[in-house]
Amino acid sequence: MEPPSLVPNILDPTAPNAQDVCPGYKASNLENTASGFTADLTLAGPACNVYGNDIADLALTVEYQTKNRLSVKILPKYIVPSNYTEYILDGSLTPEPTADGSTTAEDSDLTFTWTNTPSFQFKVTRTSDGEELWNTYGCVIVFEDQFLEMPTSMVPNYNVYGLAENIHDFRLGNNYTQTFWAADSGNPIDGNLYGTHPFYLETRYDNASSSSTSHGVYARNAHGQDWLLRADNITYRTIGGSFDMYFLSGDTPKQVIKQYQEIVGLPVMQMYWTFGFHQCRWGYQNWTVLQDVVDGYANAGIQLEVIWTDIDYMDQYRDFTNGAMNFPVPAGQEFLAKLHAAGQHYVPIVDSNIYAENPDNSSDVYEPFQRGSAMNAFIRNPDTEDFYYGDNWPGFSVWADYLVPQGQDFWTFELVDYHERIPYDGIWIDLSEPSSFCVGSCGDGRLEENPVHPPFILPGEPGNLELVFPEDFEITNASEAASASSALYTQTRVTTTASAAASSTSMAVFMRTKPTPGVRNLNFPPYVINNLFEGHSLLKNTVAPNATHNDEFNTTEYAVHNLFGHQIVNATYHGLLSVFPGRRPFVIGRSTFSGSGTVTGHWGGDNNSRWGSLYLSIAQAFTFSMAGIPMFGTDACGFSGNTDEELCNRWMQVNAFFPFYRNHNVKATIDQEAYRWASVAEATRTVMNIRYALLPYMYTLFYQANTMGETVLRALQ
Ligand code: MIG
Repeated sequence: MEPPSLVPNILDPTAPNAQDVCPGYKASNLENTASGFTADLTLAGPACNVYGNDIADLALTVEYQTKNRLSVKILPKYIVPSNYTEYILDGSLTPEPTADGSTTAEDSDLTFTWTNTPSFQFKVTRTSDGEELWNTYGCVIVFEDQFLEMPTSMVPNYNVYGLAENIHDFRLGNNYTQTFWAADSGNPIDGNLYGTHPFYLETRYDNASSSSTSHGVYARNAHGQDWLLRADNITYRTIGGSFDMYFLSGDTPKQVIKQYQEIVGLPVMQMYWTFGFHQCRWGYQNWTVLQDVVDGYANAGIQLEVIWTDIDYMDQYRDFTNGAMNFPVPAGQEFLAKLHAAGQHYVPIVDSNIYAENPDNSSDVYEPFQRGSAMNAFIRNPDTEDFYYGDNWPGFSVWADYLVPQGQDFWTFELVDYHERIPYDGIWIDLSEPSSFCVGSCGDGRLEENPVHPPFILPGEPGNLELVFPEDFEITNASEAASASSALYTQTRVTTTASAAASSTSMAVFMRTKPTPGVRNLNFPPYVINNLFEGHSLLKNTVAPNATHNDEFNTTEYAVHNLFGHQIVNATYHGLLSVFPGRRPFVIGRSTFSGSGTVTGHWGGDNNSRWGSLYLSIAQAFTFSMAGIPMFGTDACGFSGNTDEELCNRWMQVNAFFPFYRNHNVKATIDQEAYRWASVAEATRTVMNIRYALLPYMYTLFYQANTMGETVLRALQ
């Protein structure tokens, strides 16, 4: 089931260059404000409509917000409720920094310079030393309803760090494209993956004086984006939203990071026990196996603080349930009573999708779906007026709508209710990109064809899908044939829609849709970001961009796709405040956005049991530390594929110095608990002694991060 294959714009040789064809803007009607000025920006020539419809009238606001922070906003002049979320990232979703009320251009450490010749262009410089931090001179600004572009020139061999999430060297280099479109994509080198943090730190080194200066740029925007880092420039492109830029003067890395974290929100403080060692794996079959692992650690003299379960514990992979055969609630309660009595803790996975009952099968009862449906708490399909149905582990599924209060209410209820059965200590949020295994809304009207397994077999799984499921898994609704034909039907439908669109509006070969006056094409925008999946479509492996929320603006996933993971960890954090009043919530989430560190930690996702993954995990940890999510660790010993003794040994050692220390493994690979090899057990005991001795220090660093903005794991300066 594939959407049409697209060519990412950066790889499309026929794609027009907006810089060559777009007219830019002219500034007029300048008015000084208490902390800067405003102006109108008017299209300086005929519209180019290169990858959308040009917005003729824009409003510029330049604000010296603090001594170290300059804000440059360019928005459409006319914003109405029906286009509000196309352009505005509301402050309720991620903080919108404001002026301190006292800084003026005269006492700012940043200077804004501009010209109208030949069109509106600007520079931001650091006042104290004249360094140019951002410079659009020589370029036009492009602002369309599905495409925005702003280039800046850069110094030769510039050093830029950040733009999380990426699997890349810490220094991003001068020939790199960072795409932001949250994707359930394993650990792709240089491809987009789970998180969106459009913030970078640039450092300029002066070898002669052995000194350096650093500054930061934060482009507050949640839409799909490409950041093109090239030899002497960076081009920032998004497929929606506005230019909402913050320039941070630094001028040390530490100050830049602090200035960034102050605006997106300071890292959440963690409970002390969460800094202990965590063991997880996909494939723990039952409570007895879990107890064996807990005992295995005790017998090896390795301190285990937290034991986790993956989706194996659920009844048919449905959130907030326990498989009656392998993970029955009464036995779980006994297990947890013993675990808690020993001072240890338990964290279960919770997937981001909610199983959707089969409406034609009255015995297919799933109460969370019923409760959420009754509250109208799920994202909708605009084509059917029903919920948006996708597919994930349990089969057809829906997603809670956290843009409306009932989304939070639904989630809080389920977290509280489940805790009454299974007294967990924290929550692991997975698949929050959000991940969906089918293309488009695939359940509507065909719930009897419910697929009961994602359309792939994992390495090591038996070829027969029925054998993949836990013993008590009831294949609810359908045969393999039915789900295969469902897949085929979906494919036909999406392809037909797309090629109809293509034949009327696009250049056939590259499947690039052309802008239609007054209309935005949400599922197939004319500008194709470099989404890493085969075919590159925005529809791949996620909820479709035209899926619609229940809020007053009918916000589409197109606008908030990159925020789903942030919203679910935020909802989980607040839900846990109800579960454990007065206690710091422990949440580890997969997809994150700027500011997610205020509520969650993060693990590096599906890495490989390879030395390369271990190596790149260090850069990933640094970028998350900068991004305000210091509670970060990777799957120690590696996730995909079999680890080996030496790799596991070294990984247990390296991750011992990451704030979040968890060993996790994919299903159907060899066991990799630290006690499985004598040498790994020995190395782990030794390094853990060092880690535990350092915990008071790490806790203090967290306190500092939490109160002032700071990194915990940090690069040597
Ligand atoms: O489709 O829950 O990143 O840690 O073990 C895979 C099973 C879903 C992805 C997570 C991984 C987890 C796995 N999950």
